[in-house]
Amino acid sequence: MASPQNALHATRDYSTITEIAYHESPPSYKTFLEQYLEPNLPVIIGPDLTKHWRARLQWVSHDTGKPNFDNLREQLCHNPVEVPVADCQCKDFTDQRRSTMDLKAFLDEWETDSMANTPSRTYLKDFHFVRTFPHYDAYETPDIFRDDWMNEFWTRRMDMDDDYRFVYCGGDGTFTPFHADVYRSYSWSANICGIKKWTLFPPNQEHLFCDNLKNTVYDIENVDPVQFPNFDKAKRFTIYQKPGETLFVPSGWWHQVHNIGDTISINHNWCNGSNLDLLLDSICSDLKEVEREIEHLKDVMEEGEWIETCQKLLLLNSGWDWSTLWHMCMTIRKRIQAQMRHGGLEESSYLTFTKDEEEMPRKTPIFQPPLVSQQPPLDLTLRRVDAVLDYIKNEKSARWFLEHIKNLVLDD
Ligand SMILES: O=C(O)CCC(=O)C(=O)O
Ligand SMILES: [Fe+2]
Repeated sequence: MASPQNALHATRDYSTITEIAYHESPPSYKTFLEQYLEPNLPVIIGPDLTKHWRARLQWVSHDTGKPNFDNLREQLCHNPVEVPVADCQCKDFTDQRRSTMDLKAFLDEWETDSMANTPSRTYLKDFHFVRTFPHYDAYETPDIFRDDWMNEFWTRRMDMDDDYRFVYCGGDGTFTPFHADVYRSYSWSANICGIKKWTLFPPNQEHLFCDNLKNTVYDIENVDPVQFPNFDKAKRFTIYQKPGETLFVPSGWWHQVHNIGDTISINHNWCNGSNLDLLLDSICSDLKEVEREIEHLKDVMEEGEWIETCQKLLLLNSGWDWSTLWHMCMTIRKRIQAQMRHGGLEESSYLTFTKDEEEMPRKTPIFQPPLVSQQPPLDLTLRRVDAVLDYIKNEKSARWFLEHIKNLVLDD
C-alpha cells in the first residue's frame, strides 16, 4: 500500500553512509532534525548530555565504574517490585524467554555474577521505570528527543496507563537478539554504565536476513548459512557505546545489542512526523499479514465481523489498530493547533488538560510535549498528520471500523 506521506518526505538514501556520526556535545535541534531525524540516520552523542542525571551520579560506583548495587537496593527496593526479565540462553520464537522476578532478587543475583566475574544469563529489560517510580527523576528526556508522540499520546490516553520509557540492566554476556523496533519506532538509548556493542543494519536489506517463510536471523553471531546464505552481504555498522553516551536508533534499522561488563541503560521508543510514513507502512503490512492468516474465515463472516476480527488480531500482534493510530494523530493535531494559536510562544500554558483528562486516575507521569523550538515547523507536522488522517478516512476497513465500532463521526 503506497504511503500518503511520500510526498512529504525527502528520499532516504542509505547507500552512501560510511560511518556513524559522533557529536561530543548535543547537536542543536535543527542539526538533529536535518542531519539525523529526517534522513533517518543514527548518531551517537557524548557523555555531556547525561552527566548530571541522577542515574549517572547514584547508580554507578565512582571508583569502579560498576553499578552501585547498594544504592540501587536502598533506593529502589523498599517494597517488593516485580520486574520483567529475559533468559539470554533461551530462544522463544524470535525473542528470548520472558518472565518476571523481584527487583531485589535480580540485583542480588546480578551482583553475585559480577563479583565472580561470570557471564550473566538474566537480563532485566523493558522495565517501565518512570511508571514504576513516578517521583524518582532518574533522568530527563533530552530536548532533541522531546518530539515523541508515542509517549505524549500513551501517557494522556484515557483508556490505559502506560508508556514507552524503559530501563535495561544486564551483566556481562547479556544481549538483545536481532530485531527492528516495534512499529518501526525510533529508539534512543543512554548508557549509564558498562559498554554496549551495537550492530546496526540500514533498512532495505531484509531479503538478506528474512527467509521466504518470514523467519528472521535470531543471533547475528550464529547464522545458519543454509537458511540465510546471503547474510554476510548485509551492510552493517558496529559501535561500542561507552558510559554516558547516547545512541539515536533510526526507524526500521535492524540491530543486535551485546552488553560488555555490567551494563545499565535508559531508553525510549518514540515516533513523530519524521517517521510517521514508515509507521503507517508497518501497520498496513502487519494488517495485510493478519488478513492473509485468516483468509479462510472471510467467506463465512459478515464484512463487519471480518474487519473487527482483523483489527483485534492486529492490536494483539502489533499493539496498534486503526483506532490507536487515529487517536494518536488527533491528540497531536490538537496540541499542534493550540501551539499555532499561541503564535509559537515558548510557553506550555496552552498544554492544559480537559476536565476528563485531569480526573483520569493515573500513575504514569505525563510526558511533556515539545516546545515549538524542539520540533519541525508546525505547518509541516500538521500536513503530515492530516495526510495520515485522510488516508485512514479513505481506507475502507479503517473507516468502517472507526464509524461502527468506535462511533466516530469522521467527516467533521
Ligand atoms: O539495550 C538493549 O539490549 C536493546 C535496546 C534496543 O534494542 C533499543 O534501544 O532499540
Ligand atoms: Fe531495539
